[in-house]
Amino acid sequence: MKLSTTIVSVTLTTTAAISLAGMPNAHTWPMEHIMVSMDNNQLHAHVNTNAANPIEMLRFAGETYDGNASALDDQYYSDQYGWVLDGIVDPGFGNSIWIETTSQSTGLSTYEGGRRMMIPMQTFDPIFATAGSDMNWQWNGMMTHNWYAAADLGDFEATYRIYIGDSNGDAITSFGEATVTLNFRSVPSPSGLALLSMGTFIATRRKRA
Ligand SMILES: [Cu+2]
Repeated sequence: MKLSTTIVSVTLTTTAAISLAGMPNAHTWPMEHIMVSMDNNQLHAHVNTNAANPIEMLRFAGETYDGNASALDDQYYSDQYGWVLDGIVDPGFGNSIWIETTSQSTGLSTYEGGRRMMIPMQTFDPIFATAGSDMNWQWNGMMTHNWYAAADLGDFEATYRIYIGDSNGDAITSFGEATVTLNFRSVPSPSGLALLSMGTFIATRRKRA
């Protein structure tokens, strides 16, 4: 009984620590990096997920978020995917890496994120054609975890073209492009109360083990 009580209190503490007031939840999920590399002016992109192993998006009923982050209110969402450079990528002076959505499921929205430890500094601006925004997005090459969201349960995917472009986003054709597809599944999420009882359940199992 003592062990059980201890584990439940640890679960509660962890749950409290992952939420910043007024900000979406992020640290409950491990990072899933989309690795972008370049060799001989050819870009490559790799991710470990696929349609059978998608990133899950969760909804936290009753939560509301501050400022632009309110776009995630009442939506299933995740910031698990992060764009990360793998090795040295030199786009040339004045150029940068651009990422452009070439196809995506209806109902999938994206909002600009950043480093996971700095959520209050993120813009949450709509990107990748969300809310009439541009199809392409200029990536500064720093690890960036954008926010993906959907209003409904289901499977979603988004395919991107990754290219080197000038400051206007026009492609520099001497560089080879890469493509990558990201897969998502919105799933029913536990409420705070359900999280607590899940902790209790785990504790009970451990106690019996
Ligand atoms: Cu990351």
